[in-house]
Amino acid sequence: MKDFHITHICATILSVALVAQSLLFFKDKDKDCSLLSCGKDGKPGQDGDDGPMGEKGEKGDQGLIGERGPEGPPGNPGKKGELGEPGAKGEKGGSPASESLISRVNALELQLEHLQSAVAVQLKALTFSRGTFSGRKIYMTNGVFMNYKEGVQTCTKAGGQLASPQNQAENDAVLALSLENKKSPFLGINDFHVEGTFRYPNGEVISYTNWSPSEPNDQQGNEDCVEMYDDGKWNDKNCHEKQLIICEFF
Ligand code: MMA
Ligand code: CA
Repeated sequence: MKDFHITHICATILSVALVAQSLLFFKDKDKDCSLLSCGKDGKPGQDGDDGPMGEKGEKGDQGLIGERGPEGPPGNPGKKGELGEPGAKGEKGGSPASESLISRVNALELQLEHLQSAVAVQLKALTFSRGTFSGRKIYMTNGVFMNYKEGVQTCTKAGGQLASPQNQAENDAVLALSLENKKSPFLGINDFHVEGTFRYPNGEVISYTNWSPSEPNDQQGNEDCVEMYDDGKWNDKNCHEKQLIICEFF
């Protein structure tokens, strides 16, 4: 009986100890205390001091492209380009000096072609309304009527001279312009110096003639100048008459 009692007391002490130990192991999830040691929550503590500065973060993504800036000053001239491909072999016999001359002539020929076509275009525009041309000569009229002397002065002042056709083509060019204006022009031809010997304004005796039948007749001994009829033929005429003025430029 006594043994049983001691055994019972020991078993009871052991059970109480086990329960106490297990209770100490079950901790409340939210509070850092065991179920046995948790009391009422205390007042919140004061803020602590600032912590030390953290380490530098990683580099961020690239930003958006900015707006276009103002125009800068002009740059320095570029470097000389690379040497071109060598040209084809020339014909035998030329010295280096003549070879460079040949290439220069070739370049000039090219420039000349450009110039010629540019001049041709200008000629077309220039003679569109008031002019005609033959070869290198351009015939222009201001549409004004003057006596021979005034006509000579007007054309000379403009850097040309009174129209003086020296062949069929030039005569046709003057005729075309006079027909456009529906008037007979004075020609730059006269026999002031020797009656019956017609000359250009520079004093040279004329080399081409296109007289109308029975002309020149020096009617009343007073016709030292020349007009062109509407068929292109010539008639000697009084220099004080007023005729269409056509100048030639060459
Ligand atoms: C006639 C003829 C010409 C002369 C003129 C003068 C119309 O042509 O005689 O030779 O020059 O008259 O107006
Ligand atoms: Ca006449």
